[in-house]
Amino acid sequence: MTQRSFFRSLIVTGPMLVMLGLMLAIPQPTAAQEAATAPAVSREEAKQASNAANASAEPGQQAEETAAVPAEEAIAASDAIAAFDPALVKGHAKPWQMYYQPAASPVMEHLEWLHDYVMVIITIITIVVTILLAYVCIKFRASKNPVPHRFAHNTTIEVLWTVLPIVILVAIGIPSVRAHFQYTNNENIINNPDMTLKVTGNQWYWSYEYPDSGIKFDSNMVQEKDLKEGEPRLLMVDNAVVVPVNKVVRIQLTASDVIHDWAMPAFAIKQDAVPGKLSETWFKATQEGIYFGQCSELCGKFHGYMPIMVKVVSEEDYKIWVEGAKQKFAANDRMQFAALK
Ligand SMILES: [Cu+2]
Repeated sequence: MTQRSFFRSLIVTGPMLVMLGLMLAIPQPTAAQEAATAPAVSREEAKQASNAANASAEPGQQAEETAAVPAEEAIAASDAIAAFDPALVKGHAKPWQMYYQPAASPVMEHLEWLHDYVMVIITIITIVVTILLAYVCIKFRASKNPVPHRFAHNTTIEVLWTVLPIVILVAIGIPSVRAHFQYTNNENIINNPDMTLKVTGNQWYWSYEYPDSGIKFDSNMVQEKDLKEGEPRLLMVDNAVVVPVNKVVRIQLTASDVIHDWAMPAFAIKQDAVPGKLSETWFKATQEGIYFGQCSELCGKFHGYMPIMVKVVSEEDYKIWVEGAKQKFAANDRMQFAALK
């Protein structure tokens, strides 16, 4: 390589390296930081709390509690919290939508950032290649350039087309791998959740269990003829999942018949529910509101009719919901929970 061609390649790669440095320096939301702000409840604490809750559910005490807050009142309060309100809908696809649904979890925020970042790189590459092609087609066309050059090597170009793709791949690879390990293998988060939600896919509805609170229910799509004003077609369900805002929710997923997939775009969740296998994932919803998702694994003829509705509420509202839901869904298999204790 001559000295001149070396400096020429440095002129091009230098700014690219500076750009790479700047891009990597942009602060990104990290799951670990987000999780650190939320008070994590260890497994032991959760177990103690659950035992205390079970102890308070002795027949005598339960009668007292029921007297303090009549069951109908608790159920009505809980239903009001889980109720659908068009004004609260945040995670919902719109006609002609071109971008993601607004992010409502740290994972989705990071993925949106990653998407935008890669989009900038793709756009620059596309523009540069297009300009280069146009330049070559016009400048070296046969009428203007009847006798082509016959050289076979050019050190500058060869250095460039080796170094530039490496720089670009590293620039994309580092944040991609970082995202992957932060969100899919983050043991600290998945082992210290604030609550657990067990999701079971069935042909063709979802079953949900809150093992910490002893709540269990099925969630079916509301048929079109039964929809009320403002309720979204093919997405509305009879029993929504309710979770508290800014809490780490560990999801344990399985299926009872065929493979389903629990997908919530606003939380960046898309996890297969496989019969005979317990898959784990997690999310932390950062904004209160109503979010919709759908089964995303072709699971039979009503695959398109098993939507997911998650309502994210404040912690106080969540506690009220839990109390009412316990009563409401109690008949749902009290025996099974008793057997598990
Ligand atoms: Cu399904």
